[in-house]
Amino acid sequence: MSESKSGRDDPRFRQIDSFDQYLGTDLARTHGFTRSEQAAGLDPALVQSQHEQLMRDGYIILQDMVDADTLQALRTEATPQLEKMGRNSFEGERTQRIYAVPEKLRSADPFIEHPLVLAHLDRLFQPNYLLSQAQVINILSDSPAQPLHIDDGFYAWPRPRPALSAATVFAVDDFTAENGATVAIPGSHLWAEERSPQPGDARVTAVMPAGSCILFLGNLWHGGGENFSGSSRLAITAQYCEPWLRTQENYFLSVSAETAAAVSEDIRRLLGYSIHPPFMGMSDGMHPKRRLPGGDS
Ligand SMILES: O=C(O)CCC(=O)C(=O)O
Repeated sequence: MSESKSGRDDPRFRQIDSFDQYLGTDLARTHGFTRSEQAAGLDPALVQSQHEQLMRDGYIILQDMVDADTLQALRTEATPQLEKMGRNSFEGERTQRIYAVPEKLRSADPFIEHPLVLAHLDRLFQPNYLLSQAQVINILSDSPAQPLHIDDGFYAWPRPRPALSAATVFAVDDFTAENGATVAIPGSHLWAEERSPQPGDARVTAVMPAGSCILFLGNLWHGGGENFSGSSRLAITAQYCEPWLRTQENYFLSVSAETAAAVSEDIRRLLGYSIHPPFMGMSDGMHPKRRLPGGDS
């Protein structure tokens, strides 16, 4: 009877001899690790120098990240879905947000899986890092500044500590000092738990042309700026976290299995269809990709 057989009789049986090996081994048999090939193709010296700046200041501004057609595609798809105003002063009383972005906006993919962003995330986090949330943010004129905050403060690990998440904010409109460009406090990613922003702290305003992005660490103090320009400020933001943390948006509910099966491998992995070794993220003992339509469960 098959019950009496040993697992060792299966040629794919894996022998684990130490706890370190258990922690570090990708035990998935049907679907192994995937990594962004596009990110791997970038100039390592350029990425390294930007990485050093990111670790020093807590943020970097990257220009010419996406072209005009990519910006227009996002604007066209997002605009009809920009309806409600924020429900609290953090979301912004005169700020519109779109959640569940990977389900609702295919035009957001080039921002979420931008190769240079992934190349930086590859340096910051363990493989199989996750998309914690993504939003389109439209700050309307006469919107007060968003309260300064850090993005990874809800993880119960006191600062100073390494960043547990990182974020991009892409300018879809030009970001100006008047229309609500993101504001950040350089170096504040190194602050201890007790320290919070004071009026005298030097701040930087991410004034940048459309198509640029500010990439910052999850422990950097920042926020959307005040908009007193007479026009709105459209942006798309994505936050990413270590693969062993809970994400802010529950993408297994927000993104249908059909969509998860259809997106790129990079987006699918970011949505949680991956395994953090040895088997975090499994479903019914299997790689989660096997549960998707067309998967070989
Ligand atoms: O809109 C921005 O510039 C920043 C938004 C932000 O930090 C947030 O909503 O958490």
